[in-house]
Amino acid sequence: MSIWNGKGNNKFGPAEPTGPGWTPHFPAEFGADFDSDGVGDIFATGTGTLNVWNGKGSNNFTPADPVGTGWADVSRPVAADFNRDGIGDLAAVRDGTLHIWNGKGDNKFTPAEAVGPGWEDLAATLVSLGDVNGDGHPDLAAVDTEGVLHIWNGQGNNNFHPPVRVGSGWTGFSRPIGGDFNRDGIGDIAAVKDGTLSIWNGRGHNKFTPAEAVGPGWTDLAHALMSLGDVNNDGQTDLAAIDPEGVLHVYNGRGGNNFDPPVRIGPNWNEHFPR
Ligand SMILES: [Ca+2]
Ligand SMILES: [Ca+2]
Ligand SMILES: [Ca+2]
Ligand SMILES: [Ca+2]
Repeated sequence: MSIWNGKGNNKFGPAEPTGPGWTPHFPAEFGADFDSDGVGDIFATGTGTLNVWNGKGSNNFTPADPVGTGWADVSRPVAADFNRDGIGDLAAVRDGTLHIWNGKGDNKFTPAEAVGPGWEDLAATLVSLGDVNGDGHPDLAAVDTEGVLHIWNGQGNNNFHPPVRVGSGWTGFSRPIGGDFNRDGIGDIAAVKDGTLSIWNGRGHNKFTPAEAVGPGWTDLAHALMSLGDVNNDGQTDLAAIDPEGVLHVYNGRGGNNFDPPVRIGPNWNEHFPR
């Protein structure tokens, strides 16, 4: 069963538009779109303040919008549309409990809703994968202290099913990121180990292909590697990373697990993504 639109020329996305913010070229399951314009946004809490930089398309971003304080004791958030209203939401761990902040549009969020406890040891690897079991709801994953990757399939109302054990051997990888890097509508995983960026393409039903190596040279970029959604309006999932000098670079996806050479966006990002 698939609720996705057909592969290829129809791009990807849920078969039914799910809210006023839904636009056909941006899959809200991936990355972050907090102003519902269909362009991926950057967000960070490294200063203790949640800042959002709204994508304008063509790899350009607005200046930082300081959304709110109080994030110093919260793990680094991940984004997806967890309540399926078409607006990007945030999930993060505070005091060991997973919380969700639902987007209200215009970079505004509801107060935190507690999802459940027991996330202390998972916060550092929490990742938003998009939909990896084909039910249309965005899913979360994390690596436990034994190096085992687990998936929590979303139910679409800020709730999740019990975890599914995916596989072991994730010790030594960077914090994974999610996206649809081969544009088949199924969430994929990307992570760095020994400097090599690898992608595991989702096959549905929480299964993945073996790792495909994208390329070397990612050692100094892995700590803040992020999946932006689409920030140049071509419908492909784009990546970003911050180099040791604090410069943000965007890697535009080309599909097929390939990316364009990096585009230099600008300096002074280290305070937002501390190493
Ligand atoms: Ca946006
Ligand atoms: Ca939402
Ligand atoms: Ca799902
Ligand atoms: Ca995919």
